[in-house]
Amino acid sequence: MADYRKMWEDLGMDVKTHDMLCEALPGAVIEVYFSQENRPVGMDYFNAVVAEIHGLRPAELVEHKKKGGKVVGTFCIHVPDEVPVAAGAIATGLCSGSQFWVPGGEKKLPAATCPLIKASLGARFDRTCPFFRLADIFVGETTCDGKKKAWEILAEDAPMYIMDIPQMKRPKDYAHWNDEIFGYIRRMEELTGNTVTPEKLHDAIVLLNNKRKALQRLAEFRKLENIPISGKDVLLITQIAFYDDPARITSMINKLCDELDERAKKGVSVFKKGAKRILLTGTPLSIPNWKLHHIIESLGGAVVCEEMCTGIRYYEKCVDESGKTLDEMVTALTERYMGAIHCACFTPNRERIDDIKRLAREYKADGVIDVNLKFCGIYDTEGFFVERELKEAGIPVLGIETDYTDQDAEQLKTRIGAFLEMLGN
Ligand code: BJ8
Repeated sequence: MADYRKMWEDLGMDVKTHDMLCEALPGAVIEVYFSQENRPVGMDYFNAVVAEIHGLRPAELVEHKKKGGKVVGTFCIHVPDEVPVAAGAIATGLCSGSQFWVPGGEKKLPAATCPLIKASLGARFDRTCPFFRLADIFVGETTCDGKKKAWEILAEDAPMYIMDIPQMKRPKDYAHWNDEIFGYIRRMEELTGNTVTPEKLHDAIVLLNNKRKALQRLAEFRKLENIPISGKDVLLITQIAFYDDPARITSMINKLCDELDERAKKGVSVFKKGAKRILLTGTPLSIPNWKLHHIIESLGGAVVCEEMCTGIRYYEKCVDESGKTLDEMVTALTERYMGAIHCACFTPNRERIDDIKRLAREYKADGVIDVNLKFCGIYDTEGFFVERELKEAGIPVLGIETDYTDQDAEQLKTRIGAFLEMLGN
């Protein structure tokens, strides 16, 4: 592995503390989580990218910045990456999924805050994540109360731009989000000194749609009876898609899919015959949070779909590419980034329940696990409808709440094991 210490020091990171993180992550974790039998060869690229998560991609961002380029850090899939990309910046997802950063976040936030928010602040304030040092601006959103207040604290240490996402989906809310996207364009033009032209925005839409299409192609394999790739691997790929170079990851996913085509023709499966098919729904599983997939698949289940932001919500819908003017393209972005994402921050949020039921059918799920990150009030509360409707539809459902620690691993194994057994695993 290359030595990135000099780069980390130049970025103002706390390298000593970071060394402790490296000891535990990601090498050791990769071995435990991803040493699977019969793994597609195409996973080698993703292993390499995640094994050097704090080196390979950050080094590219450093080079981009040396040439005068800007890096934009985002936390939510409602924020359109097309805008910074069209302005010549690099957009990178920053959702933190490691317990390592949580104590740092707790120095600034109430303990009763969801781990995703605590880890985000901890990663910045503890100076142990290169991505959180490299971003020239952080783009937050008003999706939930915890995030809204966390951005105010983050703004004391870093430049922030906040997008005001409506909480309902009425015509006036669409108009508002449309304005917000125009505001984001202006802010990105100011940051980069580049104008977002219709041509550049169109190219950015096509670039990111291509990434979505590759992820959609990958997801199709999970509908097969013989599934040629594990849920853990698909989750890893989706997580990497948030920060890797979009054109490169698109081609690597397509290359992997070519290999999976061959496997599918031969009926190769990475799961034992009769493995129960599980759909996950709920709060995001940010990198390196592989806990649930690992438990489910180690117990003999197969995760076939994630109705999550680190899943289908990230790539299932493309942006309409037919717009010619900036106005038309921003309308298309509004429809995709507000209309087509059914986060629990919206009320009502009927579409999410319909999606879960549709996806359970499409991916032939035997059961659904509704996952909530501890202290996420909106998903926890929405779980009432999710679980009631699934039961009414005759789809077995298990609701669980968890965090980034391993303290509940044994309890989760027991509950998930019993659920799989009940499904007839
Ligand atoms: S579109 S799910 S990425 S807001 S888990 S921080 S909601 S308290 S992450 Fe999310 Fe965007 Fe919605 Fe997706 Fe708040 Fe809940 Fe924490 Fe959450």
